[in-house]
Amino acid sequence: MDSNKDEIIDFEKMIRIRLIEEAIAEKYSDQEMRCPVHLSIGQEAAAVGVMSFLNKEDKIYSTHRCHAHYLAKGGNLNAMISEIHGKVSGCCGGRGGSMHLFDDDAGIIASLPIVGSVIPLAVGSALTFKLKKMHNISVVFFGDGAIEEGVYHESANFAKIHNLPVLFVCENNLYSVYTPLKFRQPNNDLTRLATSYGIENIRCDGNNIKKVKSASEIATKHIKDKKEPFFLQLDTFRHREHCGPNFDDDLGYREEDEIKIGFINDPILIEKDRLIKKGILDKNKILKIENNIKIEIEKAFTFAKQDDFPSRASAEEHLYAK
Ligand SMILES: Cc1ncc(C[n+]2csc(CCOP(=O)(O)OP(=O)(O)O)c2C)c(N)n1
Ligand SMILES: [Mg+2]
Repeated sequence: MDSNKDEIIDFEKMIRIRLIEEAIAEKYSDQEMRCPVHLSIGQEAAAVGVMSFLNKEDKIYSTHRCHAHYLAKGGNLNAMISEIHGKVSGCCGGRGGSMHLFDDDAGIIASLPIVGSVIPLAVGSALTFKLKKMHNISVVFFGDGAIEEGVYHESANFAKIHNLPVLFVCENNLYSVYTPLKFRQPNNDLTRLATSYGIENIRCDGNNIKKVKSASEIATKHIKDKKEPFFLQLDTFRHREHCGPNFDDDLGYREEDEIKIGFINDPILIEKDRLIKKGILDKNKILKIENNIKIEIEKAFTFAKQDDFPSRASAEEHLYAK
């Protein structure tokens, strides 16, 4: 069971991710961040819950919506904010932008915007761990849209056939851009697409950090003890537009009740209420936590703004062909 200290640490991690993304959203119209941003606001519990059972040596892969995963795994904040500003100290030297976050030191191997593309890469890492008899596990985060790519099915089959130490984490926010899951699949239980390959799985409320943590503990233990893959379906809700800093519910692609319930199920509000009710935190302590994080965020933005753009002379570096 979590100690009060663990519960506070998880809460701080979720609030930190939220405040960083809110700062990105707020400053986006300054036009200094010139790449698309896919915010994870509303989906923080999934990232923090899964990550709390990983070691530094465990490797993660993520998608276009990678900010929360990167931050929860311990990715460097200055390198992230500089990358989004296209600056030279960014994790990809300013060439990748928001959808290409990685940090080798923190075990974040790659985030890629091609939907489904990281799934076989994570399985490849898991194959390496098995062949080299290493004890690390490989974790891949992807959305409900990615599970509809053929490469998910090939990867899941391969992972089970070879019993590889890989955790598939499907964050189901019920949408692929504007298209609801109900128009794309016969039902919203995506675990059937793991069961059919013989992969053990759990579906849980991805907005509840406690539930995500207990599912993740079972999943990571299963992978390490049984030496086989596992699949988690974490049901969640994206607060903002698919891509960009704004809200887009004026477009009418989500139903009113769905939106209302989605916002009520905000993982941070749920956890804040619970911690206050249990007397673990109070409003003043939370304000103090938030203020300290805001100072850290401002420093990261100042760093990024003062940082240089990559030089013209370096424009042809890192190309396969010239
Ligand atoms: C192979 C491929 N097809 C289409 C796109 C365009 N695209 C970008 S994000 C996205 C939706 C993905 O939905 P999901 O996997 O559920 O992730 P979410 O955005 O909901 O987090 C699509 C279709 C793409 N990037 N790659
Ligand atoms: Mg989705």
